[in-house]
Amino acid sequence: MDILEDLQWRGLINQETDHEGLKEALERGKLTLYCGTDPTGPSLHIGHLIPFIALKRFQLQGYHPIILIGGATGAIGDPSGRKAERTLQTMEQVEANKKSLKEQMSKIFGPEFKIVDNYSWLSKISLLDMLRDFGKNFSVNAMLSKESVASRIEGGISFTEFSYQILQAIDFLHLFEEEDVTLQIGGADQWGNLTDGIDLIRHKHSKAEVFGFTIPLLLKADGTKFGKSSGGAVWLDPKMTSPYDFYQFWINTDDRDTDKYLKYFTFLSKERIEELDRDTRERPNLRLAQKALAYEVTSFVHGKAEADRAEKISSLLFKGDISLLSADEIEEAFGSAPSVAIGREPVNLVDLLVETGVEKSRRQAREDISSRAVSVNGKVLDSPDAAVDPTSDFDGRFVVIRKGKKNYTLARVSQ
Ligand code: 485
Repeated sequence: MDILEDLQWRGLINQETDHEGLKEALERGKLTLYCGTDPTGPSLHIGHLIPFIALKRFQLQGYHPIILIGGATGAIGDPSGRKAERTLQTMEQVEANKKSLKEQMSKIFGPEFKIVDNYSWLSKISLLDMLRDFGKNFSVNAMLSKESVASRIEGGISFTEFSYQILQAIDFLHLFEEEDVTLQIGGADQWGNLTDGIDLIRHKHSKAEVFGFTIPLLLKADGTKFGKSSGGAVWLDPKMTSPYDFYQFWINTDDRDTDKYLKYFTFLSKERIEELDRDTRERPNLRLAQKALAYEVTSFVHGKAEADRAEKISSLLFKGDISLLSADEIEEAFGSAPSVAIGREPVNLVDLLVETGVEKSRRQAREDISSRAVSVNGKVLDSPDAAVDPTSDFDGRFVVIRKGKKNYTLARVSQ
């Protein structure tokens, strides 16, 4: 399979400007392409991953990808896909976000990925040059008809955001002239910006062969928005979403979505993905596709060591074998879950269950204990008279209570 066939098989191509032309250009071998993102936050989230992973797929086939970080466009704000005007960021914010995105990108994609910042050329264009050299190539009528603008006519759009598409078009032209870039990719909302760039390049270089395609918007089988967990967006920054929570997000994928996610987010082969898809249909309870998906994406973003660790925590928690976890792993596993504080003195089990809110009444607590539904630090305790020493495990930092199969409560021991 060549790269375009692979992308098509993965369902990664939405709109494209010239399929046959691009196919031929790719067959000629060398091709440089780019995808941009604006520094509107300190981290990318998993929604951003798809186009950048697509860039990586090109790189693995010998093509030359460039990542653009929009130091200039991030100071303006893309109206694409937005219902309302954005608040301008301060230049300090843009600068700080740019720095952390650059670090994140080179960590995830490797130092061999070229990263450019459009501030370095867009900031040098004067207002007069902009109107004379570029403005003449844009028809206001055409600009108004772009989805990003048309959808905002009623609610209103500032001249600032209206002008955004010109900036992104100048980027494509600049990268075409300076870096030989002939293909831009992006999410579905970027179609207007992408085609603007192609039009501008053709105005300036009538014979240029340049292309663009977009990647479909990812929808979940249940109709809700992809990429949100109960705690909000799933970030790539391990300080914002821990590698364990990141892994957990993928493990919880609906059976109806695993095939699509494996194609979008992993580098597994067609054969392997088809095999996992069969597993989902024939023995869904094993959740082999979810496990492969979670492992692959976590190790791509956070490295193999973190993926191994998340996998271990997850499977031990599932089995209830938590005594094999270290105090730090307990902290990571329960970091985002609510916890209660308890003292250091030994305490009666029934009292502990009521005090931590695991049980509503002493009577219910006794019943659950007798039916062996309660375990503390991985050990089933079946006597209501049992005493628990909060400092006996996990470096004296935590007591983990489990009721039933899935219901965990973390108690933090006062230090
Ligand atoms: O020359 C460019 C300058 C800026 C951009 C691209 C090329 C960024 C682009 N306008 C944008 O706003 N991208 C979004 C972002 O940065 O968060 C998202 C898109 C999404 C996907 C992702 O970036 O909404 O579809 O392309 C990578």
